Amino acid sequence: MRTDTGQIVNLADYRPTDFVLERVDLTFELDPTNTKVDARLIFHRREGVDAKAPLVLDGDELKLSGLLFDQREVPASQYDVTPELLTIRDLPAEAPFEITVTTYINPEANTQLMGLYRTNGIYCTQCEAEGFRRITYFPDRPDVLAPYTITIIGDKAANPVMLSNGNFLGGAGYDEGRAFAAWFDPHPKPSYLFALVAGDLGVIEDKFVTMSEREVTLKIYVEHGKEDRAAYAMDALKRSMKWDEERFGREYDLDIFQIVAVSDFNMGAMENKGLNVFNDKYVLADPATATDQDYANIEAIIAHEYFHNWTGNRITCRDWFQLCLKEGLTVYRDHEFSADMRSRAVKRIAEVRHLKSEQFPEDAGPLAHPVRPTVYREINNFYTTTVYEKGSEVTRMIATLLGADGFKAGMDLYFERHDGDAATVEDFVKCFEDANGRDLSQFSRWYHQAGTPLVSVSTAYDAGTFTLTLEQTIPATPGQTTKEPMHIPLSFALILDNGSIAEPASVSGGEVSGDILHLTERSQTFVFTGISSRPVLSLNRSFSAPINLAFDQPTEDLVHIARHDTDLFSRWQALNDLAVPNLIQATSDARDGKPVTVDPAFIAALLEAAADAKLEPAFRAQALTLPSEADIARELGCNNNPDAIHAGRQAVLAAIAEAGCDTFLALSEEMRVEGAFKPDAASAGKRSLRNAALGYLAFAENTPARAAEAFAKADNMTDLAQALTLLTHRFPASAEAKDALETFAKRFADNPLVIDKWFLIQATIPGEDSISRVKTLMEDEKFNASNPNRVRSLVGAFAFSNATGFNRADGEGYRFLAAQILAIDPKNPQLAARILTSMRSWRSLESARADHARAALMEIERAPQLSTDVRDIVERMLK
Ligand code: 0A1
Ligand code: ZN
Repeated sequence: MRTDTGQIVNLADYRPTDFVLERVDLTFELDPTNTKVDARLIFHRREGVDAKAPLVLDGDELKLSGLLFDQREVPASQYDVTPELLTIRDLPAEAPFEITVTTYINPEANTQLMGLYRTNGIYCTQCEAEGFRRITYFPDRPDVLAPYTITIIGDKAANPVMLSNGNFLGGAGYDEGRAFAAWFDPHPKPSYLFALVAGDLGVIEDKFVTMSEREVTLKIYVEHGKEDRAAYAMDALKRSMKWDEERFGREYDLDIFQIVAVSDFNMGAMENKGLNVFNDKYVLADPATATDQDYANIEAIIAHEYFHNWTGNRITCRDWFQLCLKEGLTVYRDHEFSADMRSRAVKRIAEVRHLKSEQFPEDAGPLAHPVRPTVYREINNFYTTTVYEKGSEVTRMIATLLGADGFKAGMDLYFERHDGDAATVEDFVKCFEDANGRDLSQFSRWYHQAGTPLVSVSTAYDAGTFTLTLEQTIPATPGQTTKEPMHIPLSFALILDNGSIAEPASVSGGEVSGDILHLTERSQTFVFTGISSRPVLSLNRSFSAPINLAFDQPTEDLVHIARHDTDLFSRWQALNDLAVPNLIQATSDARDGKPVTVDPAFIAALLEAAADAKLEPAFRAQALTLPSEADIARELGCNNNPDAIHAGRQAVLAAIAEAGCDTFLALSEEMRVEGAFKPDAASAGKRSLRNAALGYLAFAENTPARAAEAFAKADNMTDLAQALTLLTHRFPASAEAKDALETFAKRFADNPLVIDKWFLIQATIPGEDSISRVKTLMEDEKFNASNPNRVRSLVGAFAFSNATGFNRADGEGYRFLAAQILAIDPKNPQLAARILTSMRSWRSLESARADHARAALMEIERAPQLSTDVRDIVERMLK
């Protein structure tokens, strides 16, 4: 484990390497516990660099066992070596030279899952961000690009499959019982995109003919017996390849594209050049085992990794501060892909829900950082929703500002100008400026200023003139106390009584282009003339900017938007805005032991949307899904009592259920999906609306009978998991819930990915018993504390998604988490650090809980040995 060195990396210190790497030639002799790695590296000194400057290579827990200079042994006096650094002196001033480094590594003992490791008997690598230095000493940074030749030698019987990046050169028997395979990747790449996979795997194969008629072989490798479950991923891959050609003009550039699904993986997937490695959760699917959400995730992540081939691989990042250059942009691309494959409005609602529930709390808490940070201590901790999701929102705003054609021109210029480069955010923005003749310097503050802007809105109408005053404030965040005003593009509509959109005679007070209003000052007043009657303002339509609005809009106006806006997203947003004050009032009523009352106008608007057959079912299901407990906590901002939030929200759900019983009964019949299961968006939408209705009926009827029937009759995993959730969360003590849990466990005992759902559903049963439930499940033979998916499904789900259980008033939840973090950290620091971020909003809890949370964090901080990953998070959270 890398323990803390106290080293902090600053963007301002960036400088290019002293030596240029020309070529990389790696030979692996695979052995589960003692793999030999020979790395032949050709360098030359960069022009202008001092002839005495040494070559400095990164390592991590490495032991050097051989070092050659132009094939001759390097005398000990010429180098210094530690597990983290190899420094070689007296190297040629100009001529290229060859360094050969030999290391032996132990894949079996690699529990961090960084570098070369073993998962279910398969050799596998993960090198982003700094895993390559766990394989060999190397200039392990993203701005060092070279073509790679890879030779893999391994036991023939154990490793019928031996893969690396690029095109296959050849393979044959090597010596007794061993074979070799050789790969060549002609596209210069940084070390973080290197991959090697070897072992005994099943495969499905297909092909794709590119826009210039080249045939590309497509292969997806999975564990034997799981081949059928990779068909949907293959289909998603082909659709992604086609879409990237049509939408962005991007063609694939090797003869083969391979995906490998592994069962131990720290993240979702990894875009290694030509050889993507996936968490098997995001590859494997069939109707009996995968939910509609699983299918949608697979489609999105397959696309995301594929799209990285251009945004990330062909054009990579100069340094890790530029991570959003590849991640924000690629998330934007995968969002657009999913929007084209499914319903754009429903996709946008899901994106915004995710952004608000994950990124907004990050941006409002101790871990807040800019989309393009300027300092880090552990780069692994910067694979955040800010870099990914807010980064995507920033890209989306560029598209909004420039329009489809302007955005396309900027992207085309980016691909043309920077292909083969390790680029920066500034390079990226410059392409949009140059292609459109625009100055985006104020807009660029979105990359540099952390915190979610708050826009306060006030309006007035008098005699045909509508006046709109907007004021922006950006909260202080760690290391940034003062902020400059942002350029905030706000999509808007002035909706008239009859539902039509007003067309003003004139607008003054700032730039307005089409339906976009540009807020660029701290405070700005826009005046619209020629408006026939008082309009209803719909603002930030489609969530054109990732901001909070402080806008006290009357109920009638929100109801009007919910009924009439042509932007479906805004209709959902209006229903949400109607829900919030009811949920807040319910929270305080529940806290004070008063009966909860809910505004009938809100319930009527919600039920009207739910019953509106002109709206797509998926949208209606979203409308029926109230803001989550975490959303309510965020709206409240401080002094939160999760028990009161939960009780208040449950009471609001019950009130809606009672008023809408007939609607929900009708929907539970109308939305049945007949025939064989199909994972398409329309069928998924019907299932989600039916399941939402069943959820309300469980409140209205207050018995588990209907959910138990749904469980018994379910012919797909979406309905089955939904019924199990309903039974266990609403009626945890019922015989029906117990039976269903048992049936489920028995039916899927041999499928760990489905058992993860079983863990997650139980880990999120609300209430103070949940800790003991989680502890008991950790003893279950189906649990495996060293598999990240298992740990996330049980410990992670409990900490992130069980507000009442985790935030128990006696602090037991926090102490449990602290103990778990300390147990996970020595094995897998990345996983430990990520789960610890579940405490990022601890300061907004009411004081007794906050005191317990602080004590638990301090207990972690005091531990004698902590990884850099966990130390970085815990110290930032306590600062
Ligand atoms: N680049 C990947 C995410 C990723 C990052 C770090 C990893 O190390 C464990 C793995 C994957 C993506 O954006 O999909
Ligand atoms: Zn990515």
